[in-house]
Amino acid sequence: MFCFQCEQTVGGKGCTVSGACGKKEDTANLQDALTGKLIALARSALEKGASVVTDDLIVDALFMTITNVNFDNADISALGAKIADETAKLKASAENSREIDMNTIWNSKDEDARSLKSLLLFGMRGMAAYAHHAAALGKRDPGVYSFFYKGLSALASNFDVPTLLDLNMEFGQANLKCMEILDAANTGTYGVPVPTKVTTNVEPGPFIVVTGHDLHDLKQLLEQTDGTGINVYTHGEMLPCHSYPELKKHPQLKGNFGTAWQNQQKEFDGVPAAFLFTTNCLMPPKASYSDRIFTTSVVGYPGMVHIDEKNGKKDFSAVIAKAKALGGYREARKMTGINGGDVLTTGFGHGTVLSVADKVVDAVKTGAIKHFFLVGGCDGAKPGRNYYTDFVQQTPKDSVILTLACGKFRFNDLDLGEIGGLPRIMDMGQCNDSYSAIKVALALADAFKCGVNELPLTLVLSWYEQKAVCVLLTLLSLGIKNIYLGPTLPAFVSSNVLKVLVEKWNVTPISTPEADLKKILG
Ligand code: FS2
Ligand code: SF4
Repeated sequence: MFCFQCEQTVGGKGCTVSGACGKKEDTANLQDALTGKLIALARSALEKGASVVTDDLIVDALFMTITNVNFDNADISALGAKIADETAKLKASAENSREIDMNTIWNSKDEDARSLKSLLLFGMRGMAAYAHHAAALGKRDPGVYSFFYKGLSALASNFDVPTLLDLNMEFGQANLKCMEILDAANTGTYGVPVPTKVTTNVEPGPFIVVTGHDLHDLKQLLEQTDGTGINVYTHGEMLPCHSYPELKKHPQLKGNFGTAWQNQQKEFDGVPAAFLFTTNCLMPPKASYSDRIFTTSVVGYPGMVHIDEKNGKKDFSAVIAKAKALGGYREARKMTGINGGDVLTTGFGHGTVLSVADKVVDAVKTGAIKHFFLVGGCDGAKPGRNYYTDFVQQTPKDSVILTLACGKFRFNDLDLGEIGGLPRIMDMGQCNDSYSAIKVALALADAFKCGVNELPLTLVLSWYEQKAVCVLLTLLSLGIKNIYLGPTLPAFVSSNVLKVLVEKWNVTPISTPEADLKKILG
């Protein structure tokens, strides 16, 4: 096996014996075979014509191979067989229907082409997750799908480095569109997020914890638990769901359970509740709670119950029955975030922030707000991520911190006070809600009649898996410079590609909060 797509890859180089994520060698090899088949499908469809069927196969297969999504060989093989069937049906030329051996990319002597192809593939995996969520709510964009075909085909090409670099930038723009349609799908279906305080405490009685990123799954579960006496708690990236009017109106959506994904084996241990995984990040479950894990959609783990979709609907009665049987806690349980706080505030999407844009602009003009930081991205298990907590705590009182994705659990229970009636920490949502941050940055640049790079705004990002890759490529494609990136640099970025990232965009690896803050605030 060879896999180096995430931040916890062994030795910062690659997993070759088994994955640090728990992925076994045979699973990794099946995932590569799946990707090789997918390239054949993409090339065949480019020759013969794509369809909704090929679109969905591409999105599902890319999504399934994201870190911590699917560990089940049977699922991966079944999807591979469907893709091979569809490719055969297209009857494209022998060259285009040829399955690609991914080792030709991983073992390529051209380190820079390998790096840029990896960047593109991993970025597309991230975008596939967003396209999947948008499609679940009926939103599809032809440009997004056509990029998948083009990008996958490019993996089998001999394109030179400048061409591959351009393709990565074109991809960044496609992903911007994808995040835009997902934002429209989420806000159009569930309303514009409103600032909402969420408790970390758990009430007595049966409950279900929903994790992942899928709003449509949560909505269906809420409809099915209405009036049953079963409470529902979000976990990880589902926290922002509390701020959507059509989700928060269900009174059984009580609070948020636990912190970010890497703590699940500890936080789920022996808990008398059912856990529903709608997407990543799933870790190999411990015996003490493996009987209460449910997966859905492209998520899978051998031996866990999977909830399938039938005629566009999911029946969560098995999850509900499990929660009932386990019964929940007998008494209310006090729980807190990482720093001891028990209230998390979320719901500061572009709709809310831009509704008070005048206030924000005035605060900058009067000097009440001197700097904006976007401290966001994935969390992870490896050491070095305390940087983000320390960074936030050391930011000056006249600065605002926008945040998003699961990395925020390092500091989202801190009370850093307010500026001009706005909290200093504003949670914009999930990783895909980077779209909100981009909208706010563009609006501020407009208000101040300058470019985004001239704003008193610094992006301090943490990455772990492939959705962070697609968001980063979008930011670069927008010409956003001076991004601080950590906790370590991706193994798949070659030294020459890194040189380009530094020379062209001044991408800066994080150092210490003290030194970085000094540099940023000059
Ligand atoms: Fe966090 Fe995991 Fe959100 Fe990533 S819960 S690392 O999937 O996409 O971020
Ligand atoms: Fe290793 Fe990450 Fe790949 Fe898992 S997803 S095998 S940890 S590089």
